Amino acid sequence: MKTLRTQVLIVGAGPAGLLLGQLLHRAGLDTVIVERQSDEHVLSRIRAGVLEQGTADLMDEAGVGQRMRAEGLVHDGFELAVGGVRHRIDLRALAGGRTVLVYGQTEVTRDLMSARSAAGLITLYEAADVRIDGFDTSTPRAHCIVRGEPMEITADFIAGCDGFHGVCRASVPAGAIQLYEKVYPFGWLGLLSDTPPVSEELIYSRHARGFSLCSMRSATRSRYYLQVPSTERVEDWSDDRFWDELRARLDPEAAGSLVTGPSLEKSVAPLRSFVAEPMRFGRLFLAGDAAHIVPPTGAKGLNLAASDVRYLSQALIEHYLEGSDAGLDHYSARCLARVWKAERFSWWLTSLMHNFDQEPAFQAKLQAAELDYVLASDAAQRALAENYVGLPL
Ligand code: RFL
Ligand code: PHB
Repeated sequence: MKTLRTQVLIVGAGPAGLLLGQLLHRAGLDTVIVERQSDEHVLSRIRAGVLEQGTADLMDEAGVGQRMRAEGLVHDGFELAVGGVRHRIDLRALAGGRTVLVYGQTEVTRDLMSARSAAGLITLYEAADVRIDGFDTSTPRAHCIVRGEPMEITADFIAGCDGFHGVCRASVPAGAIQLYEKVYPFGWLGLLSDTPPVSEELIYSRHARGFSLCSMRSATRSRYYLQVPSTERVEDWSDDRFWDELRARLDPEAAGSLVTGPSLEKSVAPLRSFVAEPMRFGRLFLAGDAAHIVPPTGAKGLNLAASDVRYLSQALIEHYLEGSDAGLDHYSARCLARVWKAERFSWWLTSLMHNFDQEPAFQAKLQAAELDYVLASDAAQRALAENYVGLPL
């Protein structure tokens, strides 16, 4: 059996794990990352597209912000389309000059992977049967199999950055963890295409046929989503069917100017709200989707992963460089305070913009009243904008 020793063992090479590894490396700390998939597979997952300013700033602090600043698109606002009429939410004006950056999660991941390999740091891709134990002792460990060879990695700490279906949260005894979950009766069918975006800003549309979102990755690459029943199979959606359904849900101007083309990727994602408490178990710290999931409507998932990583990197750096465990002790409570606010916002925007056909008519009336209120009230729009650009850390 091959053995390795590191200060912080990171499970998962998604944005949370890679960003944590990079921030710790910049502070002189040693990390090993174990990742179940290959690097190409991680890069092929099309997910988030919107970075809060705090997330973009953290990429700068990690020394990997250069391409993001050159290629990312600053968005001053977005649109809500209701009943075929678009209403602009002016983020810059409503949220004290703050904006968001459109830069794909795949690009964030690519930039972090390049920095990690340029620094010669160890990432064990295609690690099979990852198991962790001993996190209630001073010598936590992981076992896995890499290219047929069994490995043992010992560490001072384990960072569980292995997403919703990962092994770290699942390794915690049931009595030590409390789970909160809400599953929505629908998912999002996403399509990526090399076509110019239908509009310069994102459009979130409420429509009797279901919610849709027009987003983008660049001036030549678009990302669109449709609300679909959670039982829907992507094989049942030809590109033509997708484009026809999207057009039917858009306002007349957007429908008229929509440019269609072959899909580069299509997938269905279920919508879920989920929080695990606490986020620390002895020497195991959960971060990102391993600890919490939000429905994508508020564009908060990746940004929450980044804010967890900010707190965790600071806490670990304090431990090693200043001999203080205060940050580690407060990690869970600090993260969860922010997580629950993002959970609330993501649930609220999801509830506002989607069709809930199975709900009683009373619910539909409340939703219509809330939409009316949001579209007419400066105060409501400020609250929306303040949450969308990201609450302060
Ligand atoms: P990830 O990205 O899931 O990475 C976890 C990594 O861990 C690996 N792994 C394991 N490794 C070793 N051993 C095991 N046993 C393992 N099990 C799993 C996995 O292979 C993977 O590489 O979690 P992380 O790093 O916490 O990052 C979270 C984000 O990916 C997620 O929150 C966002 O993508 C959510 N999200 C969005 N967030 C935003 O902030 N803005 C958005 O605009 C936005 N849009 C979205 C989204 C998520 C979506 N989907 C598909 C769920 C749009 C969609 C459609
Ligand atoms: C995306 O571009 O993938 C995206 C943008 C905004 C969201 C969710 C996803 O709210």
